[in-house]
Amino acid sequence: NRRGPSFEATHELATGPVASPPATVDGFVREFLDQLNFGQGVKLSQSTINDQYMALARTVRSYLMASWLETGHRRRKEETKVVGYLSAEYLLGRQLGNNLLASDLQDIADQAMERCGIDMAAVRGQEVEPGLGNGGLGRLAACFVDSLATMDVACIGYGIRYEYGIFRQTFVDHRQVEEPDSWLRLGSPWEFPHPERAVQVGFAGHTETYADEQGRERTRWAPAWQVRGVPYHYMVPGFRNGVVNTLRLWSAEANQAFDLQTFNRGDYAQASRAEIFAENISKVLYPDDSTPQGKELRLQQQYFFVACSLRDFIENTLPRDFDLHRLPERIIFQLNDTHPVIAVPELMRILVDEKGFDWDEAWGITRRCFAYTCHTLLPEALEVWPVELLGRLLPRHLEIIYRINEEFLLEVREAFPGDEGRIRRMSIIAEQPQRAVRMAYLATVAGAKVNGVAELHSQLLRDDVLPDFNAMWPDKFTNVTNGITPRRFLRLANRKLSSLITDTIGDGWVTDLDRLRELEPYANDPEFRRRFREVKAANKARLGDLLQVRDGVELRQDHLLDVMVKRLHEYKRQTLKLLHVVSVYEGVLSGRTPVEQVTPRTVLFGAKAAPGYHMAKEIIYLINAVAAKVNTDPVMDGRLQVLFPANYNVTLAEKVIPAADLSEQISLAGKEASGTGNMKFALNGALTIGTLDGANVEILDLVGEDHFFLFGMTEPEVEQLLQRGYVPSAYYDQDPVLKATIDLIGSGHFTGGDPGAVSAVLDNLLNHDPFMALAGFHAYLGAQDRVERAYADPEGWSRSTILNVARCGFFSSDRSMRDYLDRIWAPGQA
Ligand code: B1N
Repeated sequence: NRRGPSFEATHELATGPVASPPATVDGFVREFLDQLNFGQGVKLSQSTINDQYMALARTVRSYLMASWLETGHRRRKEETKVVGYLSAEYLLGRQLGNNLLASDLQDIADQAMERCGIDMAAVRGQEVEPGLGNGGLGRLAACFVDSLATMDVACIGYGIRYEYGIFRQTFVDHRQVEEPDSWLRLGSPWEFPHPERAVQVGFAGHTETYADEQGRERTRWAPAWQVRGVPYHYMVPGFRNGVVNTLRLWSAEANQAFDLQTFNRGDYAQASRAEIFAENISKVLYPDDSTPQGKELRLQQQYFFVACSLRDFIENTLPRDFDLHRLPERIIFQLNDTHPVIAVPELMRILVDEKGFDWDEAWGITRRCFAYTCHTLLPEALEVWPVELLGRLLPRHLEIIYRINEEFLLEVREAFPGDEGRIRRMSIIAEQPQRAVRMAYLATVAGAKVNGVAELHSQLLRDDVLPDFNAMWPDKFTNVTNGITPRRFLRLANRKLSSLITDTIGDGWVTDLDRLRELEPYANDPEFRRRFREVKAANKARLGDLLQVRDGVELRQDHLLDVMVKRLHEYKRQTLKLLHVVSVYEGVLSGRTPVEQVTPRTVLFGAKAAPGYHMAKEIIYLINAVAAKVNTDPVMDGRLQVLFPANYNVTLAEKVIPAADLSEQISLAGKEASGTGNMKFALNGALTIGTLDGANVEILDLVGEDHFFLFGMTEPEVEQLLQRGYVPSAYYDQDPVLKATIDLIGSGHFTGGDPGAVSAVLDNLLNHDPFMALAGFHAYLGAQDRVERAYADPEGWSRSTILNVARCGFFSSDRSMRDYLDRIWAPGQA
């Protein structure tokens, strides 16, 4: 009785529609005290901050509940096509503020808390953000589900409820130390466990053939072991539109908690082994950004959540007796990178083995149920699963992949007769260095559409990563440029700028970001520019207060705030930023630059390194070492400060981005698929210093080159340099400033006289420099000079920042979602 239609009917007959408590301060206080007393079981006078947070969260939840039930009810009636967003990561950020904003309860809640004598800021600070993602890819998923709810598009977000999200970063002796992120330790008020809707997921074992009643040969899979997937539901509220969609995250549990016989014998560890084994599957997020590790547990995670999600949609979400021939009318599964691609053979297995479909019939259906988004160009980031591993863990899926490949290669042969080289190149199965399944190829073969995440990236995807597939199916390929939700990243994170905008052009921009264009004329209005600067100053003061408490550091309010926040990766070139910092310092130290000529500047880094990424960790060490020296050397007279607050996450981003003056987007052209931080900064009135990479290209196009500090090679120029032979040491030999900069680092000046402590980074730069930081150095310094000249003219700078805000409406994730609808999910229907 899973769907319980009769129960639902009875319930509605008995009580009518579910009603929210009255949206008044009185109503809110009453609901809050109810939640505190009857939910938490404490009186107000006895309550802890955590009690108050839990009760407040549950109060907000209860206001959203009627909309959630109503949306679910409506969706079941509508029988519309659903977007099943399949993503191994959702980097949600804190929920309380977002849900207060969506339900328009911010002011009422503030007043209600005041009336109860509760410190609202402290209560907000109590929430540990669900960091169920690494970086851009996970945050993008969170922005997309926000936009779909705001646009009232039917969407179920499917993913994994990691017990531990992205690690908490601390620094010890300048080095990164990772600590587990126990975000659930005090309980999460936002999740709704549904153990009664648990599904079984099998692993390993063998396959066997048998004859069915009609004498047809069929295959079945006999898994060796099973785990239970328990869904946890989270609300995804639209912005003040009465819509609440669902995010459904799966948690792995053992079918049998422990073996009682073994337990009774006293072997407690052995008795719990099965439980520990099963629960490991959703225990922790893999902390790799852009470079997956190819570990068995990761494949288990991927299959686990995808199997749960398909089962959930087919058996529990579609109406009973739904004719699966019509499945593509009701679902499009969007594959967020290759992480969920094992869903393709899983759907084939369900249709063929379980539902008895012919292979061809099943394949025709499957090819219309999936679309694939690629998020990278780095070859090492393209997931490949060894056949040995995949066959051991998912024997039936490997058989299915082989057959998909066989038939696909027949198609290729037909289209390109005699071209055996092409056939080898396009095979889903790689032969070297070991037999392995290329998940991106499988996704491209199965997907109705394949998209990149910015114009340049989509073009390079066609030309360089999947050129043979593009030749075969040019219409499959499309672009959807990434976006960010203006609710969280402008309205919520930057309340002051939001108020200024709303005072000027009304509040329609929150759900129609193109309306920011109406701000353009105000760039010429001195009074508006003054107010805009006031907002920036207030945001900088707010960040200063936070960093004082959080990290015990002082943020100089009179400095240009120059920010580089993103995962630590060589291709993003944090070292190039660091070389700039050291060159400024070296200039003063050597007497080349009088210190009065240094533009007062604070460089703020935020970055986590994957725990196994040695070079990235060395770079973190070097940044911290440089910071310690530069910040305290009296020669700089405090004009250059380097801050590196640990544990950059969504919560910190919401404070840092609105305060920034300068946004560093300096990856080597052709490496950053899109970037989304770049969009957040521009929308919050920072100017960008950046390369022609990812979505920077589109930002530049929109804001104009007078309002963007462009430097560096284009992607074809990078290719040419590589062809010619790139010799990083030649730049060192020929550029005296670069030489002095590197020599200062190499002298051990920042590392207590120990040059060995920085040799890994320097050797790599001088002898390999795969991302051409040394080649970029001169142009980068030139661009920084332009920054300083521009910053010296506050009116001109303000004008540019306002035009950035006015011209970046395109980067709303609402627009991204419209593009997915038009180009991928419902072409011809929208
Ligand atoms: O996805 C973002 C882009 O804006 C970034 O440019 C891109 O680097 C990022 C394996 C990834 N690509 N690939 C990943 C993450 C985790 C993992 O285990 C790969 N992340 C990106 C959104 O499109």
